[in-house]
Amino acid sequence: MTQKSYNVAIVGATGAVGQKIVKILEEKQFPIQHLKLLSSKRSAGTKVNFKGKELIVEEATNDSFIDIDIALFSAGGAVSKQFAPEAVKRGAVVVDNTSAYRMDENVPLVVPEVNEEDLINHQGIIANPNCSTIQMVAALKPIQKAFGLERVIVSTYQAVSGAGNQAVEELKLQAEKFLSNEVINPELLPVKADKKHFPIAFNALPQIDLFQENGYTLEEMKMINETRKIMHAPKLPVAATCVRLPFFTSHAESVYIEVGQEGLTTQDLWKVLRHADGITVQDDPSEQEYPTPLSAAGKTDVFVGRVRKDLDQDNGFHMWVVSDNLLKGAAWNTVQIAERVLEKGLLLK
Ligand code: NAP
Ligand code: 3JM
Repeated sequence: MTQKSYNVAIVGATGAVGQKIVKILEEKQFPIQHLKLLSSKRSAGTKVNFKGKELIVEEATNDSFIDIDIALFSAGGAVSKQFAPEAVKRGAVVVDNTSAYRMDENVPLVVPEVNEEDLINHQGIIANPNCSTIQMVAALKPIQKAFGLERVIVSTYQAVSGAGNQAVEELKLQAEKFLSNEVINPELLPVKADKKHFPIAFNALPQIDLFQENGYTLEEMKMINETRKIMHAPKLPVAATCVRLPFFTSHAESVYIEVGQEGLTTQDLWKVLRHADGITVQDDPSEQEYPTPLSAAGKTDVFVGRVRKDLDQDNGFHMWVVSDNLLKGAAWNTVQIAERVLEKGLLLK
């Protein structure tokens, strides 16, 4: 019997995330009948190779979604607000990679290893969480399930590719200029929309996205609110500090947790993490074994190392969580959601 195949659209196909989605759909042999690549007017006409054929990128319009079964959006919140409802109206299930709908109570926010059961309630739009949230909850869920979870405090070390292709170019240019003693003119980071811009090359910027009235940045508030929603733990104490660093790929996170039981050991945590889907434990201090942004880049798993018990708090543990921000953090989680939608028969038509 031949497998059924589907019409898929990618909105933002020329972007850092969109390009990875195209690649991963091909690698994972997603059952595609027709793939439509959409962007703004700027990139319309760009040629992209998919399964040995040349596809031409088109400008996204409402009619782009006629006959589409699944539309994967990664073109910013404004584009999702404009086109996602139009795509649903035309019968497509939308998997949205932006923050536009994540906290909407009618929109499931899903990391398949954590809460795939939430997909069943979708009303057309399914949200993909923020990259930093995804890798953290993937590591926290098996621990929560086994021992309970009472507190989370995270500091992130995030790659520039999380801010898009232009941010990658800005780091390359600044690094070259810095090493040849030329003047650097920061134009994009930490946030294009904010008043000031600072060098990212050979620097660390404790601001990702805009500041909120409570003194946290929006990226930090995304991690806090999304974690509570995905883990069905609306009152879980979560604090986050998000920092941009000058490397291209993978986010790393130092995560402190307090679990729901006393007397546990590092070995107890290793055991549940080793059995968890999508997690690879790389943790052997005697061999200097731990994940790094470079070692995780290009891989779909979430890597966990440096697990150790807090020296003062009996139910406290520290760990180091690393994953490719454009794969599990974005493109792979999106495609995994689309796979589950097909498996569970959750298309709109
Ligand atoms: P990027 O490299 O700057 O790419 C942006 C993409 O959006 C390009 O394909 C661009 O097309 C397209 N686009 C811009 N305006 C558009 C419009 N009016 N209509 C249709 N397409 C339009 O950014 P990125 O890093 O790929 O991120 C894209 C979005 O994905 C982000 O804004 C964010 O919302 C989301 N994201 C989510 C995660 C996550 O954690 N899950 C991570 C990163 C990004 P052109 O080539 O024509 O400009
Ligand atoms: C990651 O709307 C925009 O301009 C995109 C901002 C953005 C987001 C977001 O809010 O969707 C850039 C990078 C994200 C994200 O995943 O939350």
